[in-house]
Amino acid sequence: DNGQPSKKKPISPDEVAKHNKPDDCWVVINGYVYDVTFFIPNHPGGEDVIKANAGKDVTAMFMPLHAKGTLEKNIPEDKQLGPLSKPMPKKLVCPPYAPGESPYEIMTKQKLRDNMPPLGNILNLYDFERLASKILTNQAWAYYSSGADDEITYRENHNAYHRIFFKPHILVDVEHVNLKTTMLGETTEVPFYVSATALCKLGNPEGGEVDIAKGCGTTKYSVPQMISTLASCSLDEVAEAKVNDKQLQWFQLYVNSDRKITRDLIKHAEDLGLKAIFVTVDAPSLGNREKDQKIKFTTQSTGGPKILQKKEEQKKENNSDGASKALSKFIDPSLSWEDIAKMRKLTKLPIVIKGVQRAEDAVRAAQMGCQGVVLSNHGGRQLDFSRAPIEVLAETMPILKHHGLDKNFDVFVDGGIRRGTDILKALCLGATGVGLGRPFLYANSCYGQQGVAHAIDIITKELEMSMRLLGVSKIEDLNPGFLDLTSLHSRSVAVARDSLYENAYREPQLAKFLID
Ligand code: 173
Repeated sequence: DNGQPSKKKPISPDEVAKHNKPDDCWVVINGYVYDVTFFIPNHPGGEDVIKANAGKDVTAMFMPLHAKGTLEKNIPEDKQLGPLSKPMPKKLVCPPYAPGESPYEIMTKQKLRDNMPPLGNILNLYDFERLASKILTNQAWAYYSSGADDEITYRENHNAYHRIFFKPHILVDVEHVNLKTTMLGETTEVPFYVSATALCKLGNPEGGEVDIAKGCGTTKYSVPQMISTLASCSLDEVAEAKVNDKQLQWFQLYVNSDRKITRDLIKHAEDLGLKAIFVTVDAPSLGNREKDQKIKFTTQSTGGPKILQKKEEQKKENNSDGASKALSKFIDPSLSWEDIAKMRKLTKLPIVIKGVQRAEDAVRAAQMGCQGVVLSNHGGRQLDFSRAPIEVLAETMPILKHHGLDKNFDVFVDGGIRRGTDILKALCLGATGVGLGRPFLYANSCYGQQGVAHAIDIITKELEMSMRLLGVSKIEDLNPGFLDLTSLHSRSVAVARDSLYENAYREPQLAKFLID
């Protein structure tokens, strides 16, 4: 029961199957029948996917991509036709959307899922990543893991941390190490947070972002969670899933071309008790992620290799956008500093600009009354050859200080952080806190809430131990004096091979052609 009005008469599978044309299109979702004919031209994910599945049960395909309440919001009462009287015949039930997946792969992945290693065997964040690469659907893996173009920035984000070494103090009392700090005026128990990522249900179809919220609240220290505008659970669900009062949640905002929608979203985030708005400014259009695009070309969701399709069908499909491209159409590419100034007047919540890549822009955000910036290149998913955030951080802090803007202004970094030592380096350089995105996506995809909690435990313990070995017992004592930064800006300097990171990485592949 989805809470739809139950007074309507049950509808038979035979009746549903008759409405299988683009101009007369019914679908079944969670045992309820909807007439979606009118909605086809407005579907953010494109028309084709609905047309291709007219007259079918599309539950498995629909659920991972749509937040709760989507149907009620978009389908008027008179188009919510009634409950399905009995299950649809098998051939009219869509399998989960799994493009590029052979039956063999589906079977192998299921086997692995049924035999997951105990969580205790997962020693570091790379272990989650490697496991995720084996069990995620090809679509989810490609979407989560991909970076822009040649993925140079994706890798540089992490590699830049290799060019910084520590200068520890010795014989300091480090019996008790405290990770407590302040972010955007609120006390937090750790100096890191779960960064926003869209579509968590692609990897964890049942739990999605809700499992992240639960994981963040059930560890020794609560961890702040940034929730994406494109979360696959509703904001209400994720906010409700909080486990304790200390747990902070923030809202990541994509500004909509329709500003009323954006105003309403901000208001809604305020009402739900979220504590900050992070406005993403590095995605006026979505980056070129070829792993993600390639998935569409290998096979079709309905099965069968591409080569067997008719020419016209191939052409049509090549023109259609991938799920994330389609979902991003609402993002306003005309967004400018003036909009930020207006937004500053619109809400009392702290506003943080996410996606800053040079010191001048951090200065401008501070002068405009924003509470902080995230030095970020969107995990290497937007402009390839953007610099690593840790390098931008080293440049930015002295300039903010020079302008007297380094106090009461929070500088976060994200991208490439996999170890406690990575966090420590960013904190020494003056970051207020750091965000991790993919590692938590992978942990959540493999083990749900428990995976998220385990990832938090791993990174917390690594950070505590590294601080102890650096000879520091509290965050506020960290400073650039602990670092040897000689090589930071030398991008071609030889560093020791980082085999865990490199082995978890999946290289982009050239297209395969018939002659190969
Ligand atoms: O990085 C992303 O994939 C992202 O931010 C996004 C943006 C729009 C739609 C889907 C994902």
